[in-house]
Amino acid sequence: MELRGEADSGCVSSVSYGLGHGVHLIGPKSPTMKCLYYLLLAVTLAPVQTFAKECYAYCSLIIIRESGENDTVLYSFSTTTYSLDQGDQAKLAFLMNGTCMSCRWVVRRNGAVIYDAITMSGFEFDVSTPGFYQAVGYADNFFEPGTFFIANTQVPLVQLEVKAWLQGPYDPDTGSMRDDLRAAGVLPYIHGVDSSMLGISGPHALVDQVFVELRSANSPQTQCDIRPGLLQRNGDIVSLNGTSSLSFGAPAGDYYVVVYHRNHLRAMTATAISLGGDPVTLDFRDPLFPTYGSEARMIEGDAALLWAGNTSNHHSISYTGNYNDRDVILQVVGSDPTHVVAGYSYADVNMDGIVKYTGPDNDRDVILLNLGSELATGVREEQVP
Ligand SMILES: [Ca+2]
Ligand SMILES: [Ca+2]
Repeated sequence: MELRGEADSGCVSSVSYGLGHGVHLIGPKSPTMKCLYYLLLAVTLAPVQTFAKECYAYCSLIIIRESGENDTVLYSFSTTTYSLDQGDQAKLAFLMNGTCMSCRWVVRRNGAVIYDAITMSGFEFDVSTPGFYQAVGYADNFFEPGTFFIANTQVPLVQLEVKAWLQGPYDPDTGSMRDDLRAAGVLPYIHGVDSSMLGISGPHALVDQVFVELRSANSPQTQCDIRPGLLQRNGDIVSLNGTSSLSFGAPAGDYYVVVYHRNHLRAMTATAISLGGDPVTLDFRDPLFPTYGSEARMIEGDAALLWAGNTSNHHSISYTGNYNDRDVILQVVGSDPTHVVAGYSYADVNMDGIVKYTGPDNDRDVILLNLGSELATGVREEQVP
């Protein structure tokens, strides 16, 4: 299967992307969704309809193999990555049962909404085009998004070594990041990653999965390629084999570079960087390393950290209002705010493997801290176009 490249979107050249070996679906999460009630706002003068039905909706990723051996992946915390072979397709399936009346589903690719509809029955949606995907179900409130990633498999031509700190697990006393998720055994399975890597401790221990994007020099909002990477305690981002630099399927040229983590704000280089076959090192940990926008990172001493607290996976950190990051924590802990939940979650702001709303080491305070003097009503916007 051939997909046309990014010629009209500002990337360096017109290329064809083959969906072949090495295409990855990284679909970490999207727990079973429970629709309690949903308010359907009609566009005309019709009154608001209220559905208050106990029902269940599921989000699945289906990989349709050309070989005939299809995979169905119910989103779960234990599955993060799937590979497509030549000719394979990927689909998101939305399944509803029980007494569901309706749910609203929104699918984004590279941040742009490509599907937004209210459905009363299940449907399938093609997601074979390379890019970041996010699928969110809405009922009486939004749910934790399911995200996954499809790369192109053009021959890699650009090499990059990227280093970054995440505020959540960063420990200023040691000058490195904690690897609590690895130590607790809750990191999701990542296809292509040897399980022995999870046994590595010390500075090269695995903190979490991240992504690195190349953006067009002419149009920095245009994504040219994305690659998954593994973030180590010392800030190194390495490829899924654990050692080498990241390889991108883009021709040599100038690119903006974005580093991305699921519940931190992304950061981008201030300018387009000349990249090619010899690895270029970009150190986002360094406060003097220039980034796009203002206050793109939190500066703590001699360390620059990606801002923590983006539990809702929208492009800002907020404590109140639509898509705020506090509600996601409350959703995970449930009706009792003193309840704690262990595991791998967007809501785990400090990445210690526990979702906690109150008390010592809770995940809420970091959100407030990062809003600074504006406190609860402030919004910290991501500095990536
Ligand atoms: Ca957010
Ligand atoms: Ca936590």
